[in-house]
Amino acid sequence: MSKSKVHPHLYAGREVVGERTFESRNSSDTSDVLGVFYEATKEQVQGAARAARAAAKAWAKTPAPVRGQVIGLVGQAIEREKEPLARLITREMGKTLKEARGDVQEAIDTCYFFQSEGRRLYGQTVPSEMPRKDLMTYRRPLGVVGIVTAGNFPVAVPSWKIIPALVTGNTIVWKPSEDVPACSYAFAKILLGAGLPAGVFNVVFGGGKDAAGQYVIELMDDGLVDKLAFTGSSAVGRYVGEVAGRNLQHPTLELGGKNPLVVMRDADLDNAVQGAVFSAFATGGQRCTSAGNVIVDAPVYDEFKKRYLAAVEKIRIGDPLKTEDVLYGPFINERFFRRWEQQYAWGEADGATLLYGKGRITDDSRPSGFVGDPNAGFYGWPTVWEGVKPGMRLFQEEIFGPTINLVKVDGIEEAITTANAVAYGLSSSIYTNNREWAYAFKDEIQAGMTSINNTTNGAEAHMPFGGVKASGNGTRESGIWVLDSYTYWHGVNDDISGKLQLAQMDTAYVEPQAAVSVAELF
Ligand code: UN1
Repeated sequence: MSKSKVHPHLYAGREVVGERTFESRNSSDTSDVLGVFYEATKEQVQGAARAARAAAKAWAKTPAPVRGQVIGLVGQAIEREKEPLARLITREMGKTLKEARGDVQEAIDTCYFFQSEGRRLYGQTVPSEMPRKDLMTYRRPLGVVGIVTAGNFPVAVPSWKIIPALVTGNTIVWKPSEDVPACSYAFAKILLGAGLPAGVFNVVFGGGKDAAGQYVIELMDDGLVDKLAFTGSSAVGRYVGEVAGRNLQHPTLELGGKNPLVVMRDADLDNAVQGAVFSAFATGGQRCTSAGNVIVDAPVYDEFKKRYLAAVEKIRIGDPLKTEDVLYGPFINERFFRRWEQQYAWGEADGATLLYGKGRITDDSRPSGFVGDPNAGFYGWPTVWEGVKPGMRLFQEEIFGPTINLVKVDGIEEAITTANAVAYGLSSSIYTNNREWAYAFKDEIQAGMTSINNTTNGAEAHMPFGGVKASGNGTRESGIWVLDSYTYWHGVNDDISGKLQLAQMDTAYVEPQAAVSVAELF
């Protein structure tokens, strides 16, 4: 990506420039500027929405199998660019190359799933209660969709919204995270280059509050979008919900998580330790599906803790472009690091015990698994607390960094009650080989996603992704379930009888007959 050029907004089939700019830096080497981008003004965001509106009718009328075919071309285009795009994700966002490849692959999988959905998008034919009358249902596009996404999955998560919205015949205004504009720009160029007509897919760059992100949300009040899809914090999600509510819209909200991972007394402890290390520390804990509380059954608590701490001490951390086998890299940027750092004060105030971790990794304070230059980015020590209780801030709040709490419980009932004692309800996991415990957990956990003997992560592109409680508003992404978020049902009847026949009133219902009494027969 050229450093000299300021990268434009991409809307209405044009490159649109502006005045104010912001830049994006390599998260592992903050002296490396990846690119400079324009901050969209409110007028530009509205202009992008008008372009989407202008393109909406023709795109909705494009046969769904043809829209699906374009999505297939998008999938192929992403696949061709998988490796350079993954490298850009690693540079800008800081996740490992293996995970970055997974991030891109999830978008490819999404395209190939929805390519064929263009050949389904089934409606129903329904029997009528009148003769010579046909009933049928159609999925219709909503119109213009505003999309605002977070920076931790720069490609996968935007694709969960963009791809199904497009295949169902909507047009889009996307405001990607200001933390990953370079990945988003590259992703948008791939999409636009694959054959989407001008105005169908529009991208504006900029910040969130009092900036482009907020302007996209305000498009609901402006009457310029018919739907808003958002991934980010529960606080902003509530705001999106309020604006949507007064406009009688139903937004897609994928919000935070504080995901429990339960380890029961019969669990395969080595598998549980590995799963709990990945769930807590992969992506530096910056996934909405990262584990927040590891809830351990009392009889195995000490043994689990011993093996877990031994594994945590061995975690390799560093610049993921230079050292491929690190478990995690730097924070996305300083803002994420500063937010994570506050937990040390919370833990101290609440009286939790710090088992491992010392804040920022520096020259003088580095875990043995750290490789490289700690000052080139913001790196955090893997951090482990114990003695954490549901009333504590550490237990309740999403920390979005490499931090985990060990919580001791006694038995399955207390494990489930404790797992449910958070405001969030996104993902969850239990390690046990006892089917009754696994079933009890599966049935009683308040979460949109549950793993049995697996990490809290690992959503696949054709399974429903989303949460309950403070993690969302019940909408789901991915698979067939997401179709309901980008379409409305249209019921149509066709009366070929040539006369007025009124449902309920003219229906030839059978009159009830005299009741048969079996007792009188025998
Ligand atoms: C997110 O963190 O917003 O299941 C999405 C997972 C990934 C997606 C996470 N496939 O962890």
